[in-house]
Amino acid sequence: MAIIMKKSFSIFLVIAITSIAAAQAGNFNITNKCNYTVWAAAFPGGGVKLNTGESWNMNITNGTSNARIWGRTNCTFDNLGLGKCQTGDCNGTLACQTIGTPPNTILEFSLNAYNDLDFYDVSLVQGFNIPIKLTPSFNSCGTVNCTADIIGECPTQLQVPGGCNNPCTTFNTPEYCCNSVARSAVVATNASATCAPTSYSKFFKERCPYAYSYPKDDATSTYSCMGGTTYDVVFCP
Ligand SMILES: *[C@@H]1O[C@H](CO)[C@@H](O)[C@H](O)[C@H]1NC(C)=O
Ligand SMILES: *[C@@H]1O[C@H](CO)[C@@H](O)[C@H](O)[C@H]1NC(C)=O
Ligand SMILES: *[C@@H]1O[C@H](CO)[C@@H](O)[C@H](O)[C@H]1NC(C)=O
Ligand SMILES: *[C@@H]1O[C@H](CO)[C@@H](O)[C@H](O)[C@H]1NC(C)=O
Ligand SMILES: *[C@@H]1O[C@H](CO)[C@@H](O)[C@H](O)[C@H]1NC(C)=O
Ligand SMILES: *[C@@H]1O[C@H](CO)[C@@H](O)[C@H](O)[C@H]1NC(C)=O
Ligand SMILES: *[C@@H]1O[C@H](CO)[C@@H](O)[C@H](O)[C@H]1NC(C)=O
Ligand SMILES: CC(=O)N[C@H]1CO[C@H](CO)[C@@H](O)[C@@H]1O
Repeated sequence: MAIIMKKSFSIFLVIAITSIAAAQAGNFNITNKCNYTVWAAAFPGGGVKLNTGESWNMNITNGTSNARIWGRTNCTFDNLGLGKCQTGDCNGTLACQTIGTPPNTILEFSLNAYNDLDFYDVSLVQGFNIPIKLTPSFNSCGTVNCTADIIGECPTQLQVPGGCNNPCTTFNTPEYCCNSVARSAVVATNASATCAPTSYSKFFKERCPYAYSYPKDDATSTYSCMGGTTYDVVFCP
C-alpha cells in the first residue's frame, strides 16, 4: 500500500511539474509601430511580414536557450518565401531557420533557464537596424529597450545601408569581437585581445545603456523574470 501511494504520488508530481513547465512556454506578441514594413524574425520561431500596426503572436518552447527575436528591413520574397533582406536576412528565407546577418538589433532569451527564470537582454553585438522595446507582463520585471537614433548618429566607419554595424562586424578583430577562439595564434597571446569597452562600444552604450554593447558587457545588461511571463515586443516603440 505504501509503495502504491508513493508511486501515485510521484506520478502526480511528474504531472504537476510537467503542467507547470508546459505553461511556461514564452509567449511573444510582436508589433510593428514603425512607419515602414518590418519582417519580424525569430530563431527558433520563423518569421512574418508586419505592415505598420500589425502584430505577430508566437510561442517559443520553454527551456530554449539562446533564442532571439529581431526585425528585417527592405525585404523581397517570392511566393515560396525565398528572397533577401537588406538587414537581418536569415539565409534568404521569410521563415527563419537560422540567425540573421548584421546589422540587426537583437532581443536574446533563455527561457525557463535556471531557477524557473527567463533571462533576456537587448543586444547591439550585431549592430543596430530598428529601435526595439521588450516589456514583460509582470510589472516587477525590467523593460529592455534601445530606441536612440543610432543610425542617424552612427560613426562613419560603421555606417552600412539600412543600419549601423557593430565594430566587430566591420573590423573583425579580437579587440572588438572578444572571441576566445582567436583567429590566429599571434592574436591569441596578445594581451590587448582581452576584452574591454572601446570608443565604439561606448557610442552604443551611451545611447542605449540597457543593451549589450560588446560581447563581455554582461554586468549591466542581463535581466530576468519568472518563467511563464508573456512579452510584448515593439519595433519603433
Ligand atoms: C498584440 O498586440 C496588439 C497591439 O498592441 C494587440 O492589438 C493584440 O491584441 C495583442 N495580441 C495578443 C494575443 O495579446
Ligand atoms: C517616418 O517617420 C520618420 C520619422 O518620424 C519621418 O522622417 C519619415 O518621413 C516617415 N516616413 C513615412 C513614409 O511616413
Ligand atoms: C501559445 O501557447 C498558448 C499556451 O499553450 C496557446 O494557448 C496559444 O494558442 C499559443 N499561440 C500560438 C500563436 O501558437
Ligand atoms: C542556407 O540555404 C541554403 C539553400 O539556399 C542551404 O543549402 C543551407 O543549408 C542554408 N544554411 C543554413 C545555415 O540554414
Ligand atoms: C528602457 O528601459 C529602461 C530599463 O528598464 C527603463 O528605465 C526605461 O524607462 C525604458 N525606456 C523606454 C522608452 O521604454
Ligand atoms: C530601404 O532602402 C531604401 C533605399 O536604399 C532606403 O532609402 C530606406 O531607408 C530603406 N528602408 C529601411 C527601413 O531601412
Ligand atoms: C596586439 O593587438 C593590438 C590591437 O589589436 C595591435 O595593435 C598589436 O599590434 C598587437 N600586437 C601583437 C604582438 O600582435
Ligand atoms: C509548451 C511546452 O513546450 N512545454 C514543455 C516545457 O518543458 C517540458 C520539459 O521541460 C516539456 O515536457 C513540455 O512539453
